Amino acid sequence: MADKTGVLVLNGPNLNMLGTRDPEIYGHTTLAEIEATCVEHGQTLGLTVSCRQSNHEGELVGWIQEARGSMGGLIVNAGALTHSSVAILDALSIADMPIVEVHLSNIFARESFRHHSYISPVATGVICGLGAQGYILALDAIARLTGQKSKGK
Ligand code: CA2
Repeated sequence: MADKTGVLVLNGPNLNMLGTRDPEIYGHTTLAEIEATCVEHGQTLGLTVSCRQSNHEGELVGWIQEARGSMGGLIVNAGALTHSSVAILDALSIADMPIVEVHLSNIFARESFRHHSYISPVATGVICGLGAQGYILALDAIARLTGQKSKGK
């Protein structure tokens, strides 16, 4: 049974390295800090946020499959797999919930191979280039899409 208040925040390969290098591209915030902020912000929206990160495509696919039917929304930054993974596309395409694709960097201002996302066609919305704030905006969007945030706010 779907718990509309449950939101899975999924991060893919190398995002566990945030805050350790390339701050000019990805910022100084660590993944642990992003996840803690998501959990905290989720509470203010009436959402229960669970966070997972993996460097392995199959593990991410498994978690997307598990989220189907049990979560109300999904926020996904698939890292480099965004630009290569048909397996993640297929898993997301049968996920019956709002999906927000997030990228810390503006993928359209970078190398051309980052301009194409396999995920975007099945995402409800896409946020990129706003750093860690993108995850918070994605949570706000999911709260509205699932009716967790009261009207007018
Ligand atoms: O901008 C994003 O969020 C990306 O999804 C990040 C991916 C990249 O392949 C996508 O094109 C855009 C890479 C994540 C790697 O993160 C690192 C962070 C610190 C140090 C090394 C890698």
